Amino acid sequence: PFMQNVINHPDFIAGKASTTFIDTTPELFRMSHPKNTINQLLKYIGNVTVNGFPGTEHHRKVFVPDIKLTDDFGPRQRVQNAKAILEKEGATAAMAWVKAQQKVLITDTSMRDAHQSLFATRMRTRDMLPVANVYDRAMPKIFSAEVWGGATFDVAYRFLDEDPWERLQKIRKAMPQTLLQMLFRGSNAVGYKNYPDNVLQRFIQRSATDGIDVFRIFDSLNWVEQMEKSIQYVRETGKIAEGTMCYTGDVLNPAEHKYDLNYYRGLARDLVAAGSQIIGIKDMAGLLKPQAAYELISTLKEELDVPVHLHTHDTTGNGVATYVQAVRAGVDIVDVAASALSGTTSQPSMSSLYYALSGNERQPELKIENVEKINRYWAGIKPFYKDFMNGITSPQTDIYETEMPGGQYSNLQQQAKALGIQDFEQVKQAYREVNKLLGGIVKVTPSSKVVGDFAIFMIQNKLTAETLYERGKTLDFPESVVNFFAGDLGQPVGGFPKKLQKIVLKDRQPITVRPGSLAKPVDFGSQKDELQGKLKELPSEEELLSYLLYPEVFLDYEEAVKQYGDLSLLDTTTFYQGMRTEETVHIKRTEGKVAIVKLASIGDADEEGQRILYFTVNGQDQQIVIRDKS
Ligand code: 3PY
Ligand code: ZN
Repeated sequence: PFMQNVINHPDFIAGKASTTFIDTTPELFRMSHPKNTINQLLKYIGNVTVNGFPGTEHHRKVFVPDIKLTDDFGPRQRVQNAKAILEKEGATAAMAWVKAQQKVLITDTSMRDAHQSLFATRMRTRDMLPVANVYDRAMPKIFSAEVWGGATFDVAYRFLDEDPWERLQKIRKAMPQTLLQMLFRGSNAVGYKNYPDNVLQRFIQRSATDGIDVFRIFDSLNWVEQMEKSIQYVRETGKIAEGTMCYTGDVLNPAEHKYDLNYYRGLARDLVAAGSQIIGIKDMAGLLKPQAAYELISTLKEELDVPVHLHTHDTTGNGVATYVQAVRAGVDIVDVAASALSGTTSQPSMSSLYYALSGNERQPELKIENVEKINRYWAGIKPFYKDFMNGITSPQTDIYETEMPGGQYSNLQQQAKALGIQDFEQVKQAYREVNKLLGGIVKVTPSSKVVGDFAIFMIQNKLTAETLYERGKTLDFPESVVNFFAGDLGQPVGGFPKKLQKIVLKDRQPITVRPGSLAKPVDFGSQKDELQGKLKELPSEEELLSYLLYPEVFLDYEEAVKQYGDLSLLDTTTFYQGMRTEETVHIKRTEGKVAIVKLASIGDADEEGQRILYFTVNGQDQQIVIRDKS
């Protein structure tokens, strides 16, 4: 089929195909991954059945009826929304339209931050597409859907055996009339370290081409220099740059001298000067209390001409109250999730906000029956992911003190437990203390990891704020902490605490410039050749970018694809839990072609730990040998 793509391409027909044809239209030459054989799928199922999926426990399989989302949302219609204006008149006009709306607009984070925050980013594309397919028609008046970026990029490759670019392309195709938004970690792109500027630029360009309209760009230390380039690169694409401030501290606290209203006012001004077309407030830990939201938003609305977009997490249970106050103060857009995917460490609930604003002229324009219908679908698929839930089931008001982002809360709990630290209260105490020692820094990926690693280090070495300065001179600090003090994440607000910096770095000299300014540009040509050598085929632009960001993770994924083929054919419970004896699953391989797979029995392990799994496929016996790793 790929030769057909080539010979049907207009340039090829027009005789314009030259040697540059391959470079300018790589998508035609990207061999789609070979269709899997049933044998490959049985191998995958067999392996998960015998050895389990990483991070899950072997238990009774969750059997759920086939969850269907009935599509009765009517035909596609032309709607006047932010996406339509962006397409027709460009980003500036789209932003003017946003500002002119009386009603508060919403961003739905269900397909990105919500599952990242609730079940470790494990939602599969397969489970998103039924909603994506009805989205434009069910919720035409929302501002955007956040569907990409943050942790979704590497988790897709690492754990889901999925290509994140393919997810983006599929969602884009399913919902052409809604703005798609992504979370972009400034100079860290969708990774955890600094990338050279030309990589950031290419990544942004390709993301825009594949479907992203709004780039929410933040820096883990709120350092504008680390965001400037990315903002510019987005502007070059004609898409929307949302420069973002990470909310830290408490603007209501009279003792807050660092992150006060003036600080945010100045930072927002700087972000606009750098080219931001919207100002995002990213309250990643859920620290923004209702009255603080009122004051912060009022200040920003007074200061700025651009729209203000507020993002919070409902970790304390106060999220909706915060939004109601923000709406009163004139916020333009707020982030919510479908209620089944909302609450606690996720965003506040879309429908709760809708009802909380009953009688308010700014109530968002939603067909609430559609919202509920989609929510029932999400509620249906949620049990598939129960193995990955973070265990937080009630409001955590102590985070007002610890300032720990929701995503880190459960990670750090695991990390501490793995190191034999059972008392999480002790970790929280140390986290607070370390934050103070660092002078109160912004804590979000990846700076939050610095504080977490440092806190655990304090406990392991039985250090206190007093003994740290003496004993620290002879101790090797965790890598993340050393790199932070060396300036690898950039410069924190107010600078580094000098005495501690010297103790941690010892003889190493810190940098004070933007790390990206020291990085050599990547030579794309030679990297492409290198990757071509490994893949044995010409890589697409997407594959090249993934390789540049996550070389090993990407190559491991390619290996997995070779071994198992396209795993999106498997339903999610089978993907995560394999099969149980006597169970039958239906695997739709191509349109109209279904394999009925039954696991008849599992043989005993031989001396080498090999087990034979006895399947039938459409009534025919098929045996698979799997090594039992237990
Ligand atoms: C991410 O960077 O993935 C985040 O969601 C940070 O809050
Ligand atoms: Zn978030």
